[in-house]
Amino acid sequence: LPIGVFDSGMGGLSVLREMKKLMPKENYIYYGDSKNIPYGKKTIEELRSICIKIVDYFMEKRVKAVVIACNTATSAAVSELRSRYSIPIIGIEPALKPAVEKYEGGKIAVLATEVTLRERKFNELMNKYKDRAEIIKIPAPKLVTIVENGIVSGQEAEEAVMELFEGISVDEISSIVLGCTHYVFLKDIIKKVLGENIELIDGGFGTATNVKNILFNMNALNDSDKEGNIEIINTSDDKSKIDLSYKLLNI
Ligand code: DGN
Repeated sequence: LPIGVFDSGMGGLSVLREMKKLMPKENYIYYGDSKNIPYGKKTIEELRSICIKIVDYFMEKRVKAVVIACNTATSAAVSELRSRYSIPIIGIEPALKPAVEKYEGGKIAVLATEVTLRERKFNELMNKYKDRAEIIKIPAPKLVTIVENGIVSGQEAEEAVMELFEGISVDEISSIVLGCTHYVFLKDIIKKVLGENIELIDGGFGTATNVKNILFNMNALNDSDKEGNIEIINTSDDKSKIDLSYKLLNI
């Protein structure tokens, strides 16, 4: 059976990429909901009903697990989805823990959508670590739009990153948590603009590891000797989104 993976658009492909590396034999269905982007500006109720529709779709496809490859949708809907469905629902959240553990006492910037930074899930996480590091929240909706349009290099992307850090003393920042799956595609640009010394931390690998452990414990990992396949669907009318998705997956 396949694994269902979804996001508001292209971002979750950065998580799927990690999963594919870690579990190459699995079959995946990737659901990019570009029609409804940005999730970062929707209400919790809207997000929950969008997520339910997507997981219903996956249930029809008989997936063995669902990965919410979107920090925003996870913070809005993971508990609701878990109580509604009996298959494992695995989410992603900003990787603050590894950042604080590595840079104890340092200054850590968390980039994410407005919803993620505002919701209880993240604020509880932040409270847990607030005495161990200085944590600053930076909402970055523009970076989502850029990646969604396939812009992962060049001047427009550089300027968008520069704008975000205007008025912030970047020299004091020890690491940046990429708390939105879209931002992972801008890693090179962020380093180019802010300097090679800042470490960028994201939750993609951690989530992939989590999925693998859960499937292993259920005895549900695919043991065929062939490589699995990836089916990508996208809700946008713009057909170029599919090509763009395969391109981003292979970056
Ligand atoms: N990729 C999503 C996330 O990780 O939060 C959000 C993108 C969006 O829809 N704003």
